[in-house]
Amino acid sequence: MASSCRNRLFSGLLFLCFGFLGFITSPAEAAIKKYQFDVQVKNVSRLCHAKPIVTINGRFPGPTIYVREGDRVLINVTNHAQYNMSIHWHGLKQYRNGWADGPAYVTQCPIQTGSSYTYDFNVTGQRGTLWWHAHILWLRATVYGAIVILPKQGTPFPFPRPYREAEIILGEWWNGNVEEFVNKANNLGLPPNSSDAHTINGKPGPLFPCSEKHTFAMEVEQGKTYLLRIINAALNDELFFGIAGHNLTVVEVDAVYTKPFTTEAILIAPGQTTNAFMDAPVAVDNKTATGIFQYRGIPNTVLPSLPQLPASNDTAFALSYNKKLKSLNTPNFPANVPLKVDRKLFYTIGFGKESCPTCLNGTRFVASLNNISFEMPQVGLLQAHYFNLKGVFKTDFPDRPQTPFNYTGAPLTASLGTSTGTRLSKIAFNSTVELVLQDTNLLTVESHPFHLHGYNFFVVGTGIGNFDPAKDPAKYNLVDPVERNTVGVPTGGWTAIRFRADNPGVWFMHCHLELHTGWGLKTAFVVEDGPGSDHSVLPPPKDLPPC
Ligand SMILES: *[C@@H]1O[C@H](CO)[C@@H](O)[C@H](O)[C@H]1NC(C)=O
Ligand SMILES: *[C@@H]1O[C@H](CO)[C@@H](O)[C@H](O)[C@H]1NC(C)=O
Ligand SMILES: *[C@@H]1O[C@H](CO)[C@@H](O)[C@H](O)[C@H]1NC(C)=O
Ligand SMILES: *[C@@H]1O[C@H](CO)[C@@H](O)[C@H](O)[C@H]1NC(C)=O
Ligand SMILES: *[C@@H]1O[C@H](CO)[C@@H](O)[C@H](O)[C@H]1NC(C)=O
Ligand SMILES: *[C@@H]1O[C@H](CO)[C@@H](O)[C@H](O)[C@H]1NC(C)=O
Ligand SMILES: *[C@@H]1O[C@H](CO)[C@@H](O)[C@H](O)[C@H]1NC(C)=O
Ligand SMILES: *[C@@H]1O[C@H](CO)[C@@H](O)[C@H](O)[C@H]1NC(C)=O
Ligand SMILES: *[C@@H]1O[C@H](CO)[C@@H](O)[C@H](O)[C@H]1NC(C)=O
Ligand SMILES: *[C@@H]1O[C@H](CO)[C@@H](O)[C@H](O)[C@H]1NC(C)=O
Ligand SMILES: *[C@@H]1O[C@H](CO)[C@@H](O)[C@H](O)[C@H]1NC(C)=O
Ligand SMILES: *[C@@H]1O[C@H](CO)[C@@H](O)[C@H](O)[C@H]1NC(C)=O
Ligand SMILES: [Cu+2]
Repeated sequence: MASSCRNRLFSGLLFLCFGFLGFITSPAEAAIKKYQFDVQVKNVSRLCHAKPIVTINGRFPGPTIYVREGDRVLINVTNHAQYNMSIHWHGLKQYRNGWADGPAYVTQCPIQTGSSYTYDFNVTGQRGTLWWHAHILWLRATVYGAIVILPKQGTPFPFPRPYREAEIILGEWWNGNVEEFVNKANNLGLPPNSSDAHTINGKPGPLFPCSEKHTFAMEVEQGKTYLLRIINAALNDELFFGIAGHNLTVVEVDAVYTKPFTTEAILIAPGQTTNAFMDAPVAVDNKTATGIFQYRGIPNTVLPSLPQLPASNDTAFALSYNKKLKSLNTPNFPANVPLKVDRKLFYTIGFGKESCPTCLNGTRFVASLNNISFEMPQVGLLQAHYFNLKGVFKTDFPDRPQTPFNYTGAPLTASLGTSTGTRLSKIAFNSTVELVLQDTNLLTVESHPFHLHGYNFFVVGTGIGNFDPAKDPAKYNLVDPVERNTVGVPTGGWTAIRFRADNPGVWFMHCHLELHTGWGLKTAFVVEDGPGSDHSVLPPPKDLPPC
């Protein structure tokens, strides 16, 4: 809702120019990879306007982190901008090491202007495409980049080796200052304006004015295979991605290999990544290909030499696409789905309005899980947990709604009051958790991409309407469900995920639409320490930013 009020297409021409040959050029052995990230404001010109944006090292999108599985990564973030900063390494599991996870006021206090903090982490048991982004305010609008994790030397890539590869980062662009209008909108109790363009690798493409110079282009050779590492860094929009004259073969999502399947378009929600081979063209010239992306909320438009994408409201396409996503599940890359569940959770996703005397209409939107709108604390939750600080959060988040109702029945506009609170759920170490996320028709139904920090999870089931605990579990896929870190809860439907809580710490879970997160659609899990000394949260680094 509210975010889906735009009516436009966006596109980018892909003239492919693949540079990096990751499979061949990276060093052989596990190593320490060091990066310097200078947070800097830089003037950038798009859509006929120049404006200062927050960047890393003056680059937009920011630098790609190239690592090999097993590497230790040290990223020194130095903040030269006027905003507080923190950076999240989206999808990296950060075993025992929430200190390097990044969400502001969850695992750390912000890196204040003039200060530095070195994110220090090991990349263990993961390979593929992930990404990084600012995790404070709406700064991820311009502060983001790719993470490419190469397989350990000697570990086979389970698909044909591509000739070349490229990163394709989808984003959103606003002409105005994002922080200013978000503040203004919050003060008025209105949703902020939607973005002015979508971008591919920071470039809006030729359908927008003054964009000739700002079209992402790549050049391809016929008969060669190309691997695209596609990332949805948009703030609020789920996207389709396709290339005219080509099919795509999906082989990985969220840095987990999948059973390959061929599709004319991929569906990708904010926070998700997809690796896909670009299949050979049917009969197009050998130099150019055209990519087009479409916002889910608008009808399809056919333009010459642009691919036809599913209609934006094509729920059937979305369901059938998600059904094709399955873990590779081979002896080398098994799907260790928890079969026995220790803890069953059922969270409803709802919208509401709360009184706001200073707002335009006297109310503002809130969003909630189990009728609780999350209130951000003033200090990091992980610090509060580790140092046992009292009064920062409670661990009484309910396992299920207090009052069950017909979740996706007629729209509910009565008794919309929700309570606010910093309420978390405590999870026993190494227990297995099943969480059903249920959309509701409180005000309206909508789809929500949910992201869990610190873990991957298996998506064992999904459906439209109300989850039926008597019938739906029988239909779960417990053999080869897709494993990922961000999953779409369908509009007016539900999604069931399972994971083993073997990573101690405080782990944020939230809708990856910035609009909804800002309205309170988030909570966190406190996963307790295990019995052994190597099953507890590591001590905090010395340079952890203070509040
Ligand atoms: C950046 O652009 C603004 C206009 O948006 C202009 O006032 C300012 O001088 C520019 N700064 C630099 C360093 O170019
Ligand atoms: C991080 O970068 C800042 C600015 O360059 C520097 O002063 C600081 O020493 C660096 N920290 C580490 C741990 O290298
Ligand atoms: C990373 O791995 C090294 C070597 O095993 C270990 O000494 C270090 O403590 C690990 N760091 C973190 C943050 O887990
Ligand atoms: C939001 O959009 C409206 C209508 O297009 C425009 O008048 C207004 O200036 C925009 N606000 C901001 C903060 O960009
Ligand atoms: C405020 O009221 C106007 C007019 O009744 C309505 O169009 C708008 O959607 C309302 N905004 C919110 C945030 O409720
Ligand atoms: C591309 O097409 C041009 C003319 O159509 C041809 O001369 C050239 O050899 C082709 N290149 C490749 C790599 O197929
Ligand atoms: C893409 O795949 C579909 C279904 O397999 C097929 O009908 C279509 O011709 C393919 N398109 C291209 C461009 O290869
Ligand atoms: C999608 O929207 C179009 C136009 O708004 C409508 O004609 C069509 O029936 C809708 N399709 C579905 C599957 O809801
Ligand atoms: C829930 O609401 C829908 C739509 O109003 C209705 O069709 C359905 O029967 C209701 N379910 C129950 C259990 O009341
Ligand atoms: C949410 O909680 C409020 C009290 O804070 C209550 O009035 C309302 O009925 C609850 N709504 C739902 C859907 O449980
Ligand atoms: C977690 O539980 C699984 C299954 O019982 C067991 O194989 C594993 O060793 C346990 N891990 C730890 C760290 O205790
Ligand atoms: C930056 O973060 C610090 C620590 O939480 C806080 O005290 C300060 O108010 C923040 N500054 C801004 C501009 O938000
Ligand atoms: Cu959402």
